[in-house]
Amino acid sequence: MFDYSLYLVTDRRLSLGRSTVEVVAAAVSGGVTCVQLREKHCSTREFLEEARRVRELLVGTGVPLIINDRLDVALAVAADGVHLGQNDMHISDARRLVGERLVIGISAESVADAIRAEAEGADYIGVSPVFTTPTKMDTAPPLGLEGLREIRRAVSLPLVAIGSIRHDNAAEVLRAGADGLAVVSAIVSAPCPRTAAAALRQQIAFTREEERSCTKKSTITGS
Ligand code: TZP
Ligand code: MG
Repeated sequence: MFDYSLYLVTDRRLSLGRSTVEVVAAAVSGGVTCVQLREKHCSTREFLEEARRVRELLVGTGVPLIINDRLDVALAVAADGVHLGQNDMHISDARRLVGERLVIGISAESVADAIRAEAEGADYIGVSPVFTTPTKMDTAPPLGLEGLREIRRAVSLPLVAIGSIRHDNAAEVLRAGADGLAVVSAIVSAPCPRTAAAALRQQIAFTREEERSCTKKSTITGS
């Protein structure tokens, strides 16, 4: 299973003129554990070329590459996974085409979506969006922390939360049940994507440690 702790989703339009490869390289050196290449405005050929560049960059790092929307692109560049939304290829079709060769992530916009994705064999769920975000205008209404908690109670797959997640709300999102934080602007639009990724990783480690010590304490005191 991949480490979804800090899941970077790219956006070339928000990268302040830097190339996606440059941003991904910096983010990986700062500690992102997973990269999703998300291209909404380029040709298939450009998408493939970009995906190959990112694939090359990630070889040997242990950081998996996940392709947004396009199973064909994921297969062509031997990516590790594909991420599908509620209007993309149906998971059963995707699974028939790739079997277990690729990880399949599904965006869930409701508890029902999450339950269905788990039943249909998704590998992880993107909880989308937790908070409103200017990065993606056509989202479902935000689920909030309560919606995330409800999804946590309903499914056991890894949950990756997305939507305006940054350093100052990372802890509460993790405490609400996310296994990973998916971020676009908090890293790609940061003056230094490496520092931004490192700060998020630190916050994740700190929150997990805090949760572990609280669980230990309550086991000892029985509270
Ligand atoms: N899917 C749901 S919200 C979102 C996507 C791709 C964008 C999240 O961007 P940001 O900048 O991290 O709020
Ligand atoms: Mg999609």
